[in-house]
Amino acid sequence: MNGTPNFVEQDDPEVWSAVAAEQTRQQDGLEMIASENFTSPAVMQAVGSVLTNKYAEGYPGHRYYGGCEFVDKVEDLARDRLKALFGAEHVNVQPHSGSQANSAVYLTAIQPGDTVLAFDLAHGGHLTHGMKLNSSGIFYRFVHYGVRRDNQLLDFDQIVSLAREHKPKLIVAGASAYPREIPHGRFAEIAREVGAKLLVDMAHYSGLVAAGIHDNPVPVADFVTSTTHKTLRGPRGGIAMCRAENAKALDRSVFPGTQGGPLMHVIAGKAVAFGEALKPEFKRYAQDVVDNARTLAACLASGGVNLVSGGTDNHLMLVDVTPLGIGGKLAEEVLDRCGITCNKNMIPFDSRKPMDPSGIRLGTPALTTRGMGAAEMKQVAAWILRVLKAPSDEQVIATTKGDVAELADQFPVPAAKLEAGRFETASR
Ligand code: DSN
Repeated sequence: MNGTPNFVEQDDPEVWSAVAAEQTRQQDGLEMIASENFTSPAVMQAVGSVLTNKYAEGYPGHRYYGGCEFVDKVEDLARDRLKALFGAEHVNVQPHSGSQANSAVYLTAIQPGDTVLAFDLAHGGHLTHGMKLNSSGIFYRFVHYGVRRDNQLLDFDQIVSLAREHKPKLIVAGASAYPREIPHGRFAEIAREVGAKLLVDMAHYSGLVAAGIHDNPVPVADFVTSTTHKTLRGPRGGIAMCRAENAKALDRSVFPGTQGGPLMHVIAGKAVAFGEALKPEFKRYAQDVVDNARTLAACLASGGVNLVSGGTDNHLMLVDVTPLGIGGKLAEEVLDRCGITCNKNMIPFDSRKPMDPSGIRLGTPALTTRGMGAAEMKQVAAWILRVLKAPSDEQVIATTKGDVAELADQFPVPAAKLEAGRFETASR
């Protein structure tokens, strides 16, 4: 914190050297992993606060420990702000992650062995939507829908027919690698028709919903979960929301159902982030994220790669790099060497293997937080194409690494403000 020495550096140089190196990596590179972002200095300070010292099992006003009057205040602020952000009747801000939030909803809404209909991981879904090694896939019977082969959009004919055939108790909408807006209303209609409950996992795009750019699932879904650290730009964590009638059951499923003591320091960070997301500036930020993604996608598409579904409506795109004669593994590695961080990703109906798939996933939330806009997106797209077209050309890699560092230098990451404060104070 400003005005205080760096105790990690002072007391544990071994740990600090890794933290400092990561800080440099974040500043010097271009973070294009679609699920990552940079929190504000205020969120980081809240997460680094004394609240990490407090046990608070239970909920505000009903705790199993004394001394909870101040953490109660923090959790109430987080809950009230989250309700205001999405218009939810009931919210739970304690899930340690999006996965924990989903586990709690499963515990609330269904019984072991029940059938659930969810998006296929290989088409853009998530581990906790029934992957066979995940507890969701172990405890429940998942049936998966996918996208259409012709346009790579969600296949609603298949979704309706699987729902009618399998009569799931729960339908899950939401994705980790789907570049288009998800029509929650259509899922709600299908769920109603077959008597299923609806969970919308909006982990990736909750920031776009908070800003009013994507459709809000809260009015039509029984349960809505999210992470807090992606487009929502808060600390690493999860949230779950539901109608008032399910409030008690959901709270019981989070604690004591799936978790013990809440991470009160992270809940403080969530409260700060929700406060930030309620401000008009956040709407501008989220719109810039989407505009930047569109610009980046258009430039890449005109340069010889294929985009899954032809483009994007949100913060991410799936890029099939095989037209350039390479796979996703090499693409990720060579971009990483230039300081552009992304992840290899399966594309729908991929004929290649998960560890070396056909695609990469690129996102704009983190670059947008740094203040980059259309001009920078065009530049970054040109660099990505230049490198992917010459992945073994050391000269191209070295030049691009230099270009990336120069651009990154012009757009400081928010954490730089904390460091600047520390050094200024130390030198006085
Ligand atoms: N692992 C996250 C992602 O990168 O999309 C989802 O939880």
